[in-house]
Amino acid sequence: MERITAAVAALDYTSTLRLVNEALGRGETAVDIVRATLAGLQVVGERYERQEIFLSGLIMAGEIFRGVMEIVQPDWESSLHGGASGRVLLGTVLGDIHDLGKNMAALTFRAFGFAVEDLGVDVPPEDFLEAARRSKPDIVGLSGLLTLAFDSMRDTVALIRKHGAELGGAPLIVIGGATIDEHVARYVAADHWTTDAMEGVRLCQRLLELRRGAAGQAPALGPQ
Ligand code: B12
Repeated sequence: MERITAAVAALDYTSTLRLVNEALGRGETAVDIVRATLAGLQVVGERYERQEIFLSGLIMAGEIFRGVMEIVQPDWESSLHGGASGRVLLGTVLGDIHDLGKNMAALTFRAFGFAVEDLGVDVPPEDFLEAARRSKPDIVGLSGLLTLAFDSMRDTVALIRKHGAELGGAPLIVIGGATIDEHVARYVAADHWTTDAMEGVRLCQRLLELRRGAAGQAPALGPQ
């Protein structure tokens, strides 16, 4: 796993895919392989900040992640189990085009039995609202990695909340992305936040069960 992280960090496409294939062959899980890949992407991001690599490096990192997902996707999906289902409206917020995390969140929600409407990237708050009026989602999932995306998230949350009554009850609003933390979640006024698709989707399942069930105390803000 450490070698996968190191190969991603070094932007070595060929070695990463070879190591991932070897790891799967050894019986390692898709979840652990994805975690090791994400750790490598974290290093890539830090190298970019230190200007050791440039935009082309970020593009390469994205391609590496795509390549890894192509290999592990069947295992990722089969390791998940459908449970409480619901409707999810998902998108990357205005100003942000990072979509790998959003796509993984969509894949994971679907594998858990949720119906997902994916609005794509760079989605303005008004488009989220229009789609929410149409589909009356149980959950609105906002993805974003750029600092400037936090304002878009905040605007989207405020707009959805303002029109909650028209949406058949206020949907739960969950935000996700590598740069999200508790402070961002509070700034955005989201119900919950996550940096891990699997954890985020499980949390949504639990929250919907609580909401549908009788009384229950809502879990605390953030990953469980
Ligand atoms: C790959 C990458 C790119 C690729 C993206 C390719 C693509 N199709 O998405 C490209 C080259 C396009 C790119 C562009 C840019 N990038 Co970029 N990029 C990255 C990098 C290296 C990895 C991001 C990634 O895809 N990770 C893999 C995914 C799977 O992880 P994830 O998004 O966190 O998603 C996981 C969870 O968070 C969760 N999740 C995500 N969303 C949601 C939503 C819900 C509802 C749920 C439940 C879960 C969930 O599920 C996923 C799996 O667990 C990061 C570094 C980092 N540390 O993340 C920088 C990074 C995000 N980029 C950065 C920057 C600066 C840029 C650019 C501005 C560069 C430039 N000068 O043009 C542009 C922005 C363009 C724009 N307007 O959006 C900065 C952002 C800094 C900041 N705080 O603002 C980062 C942090 C790098 C850095 N350290 O400086 N980038």
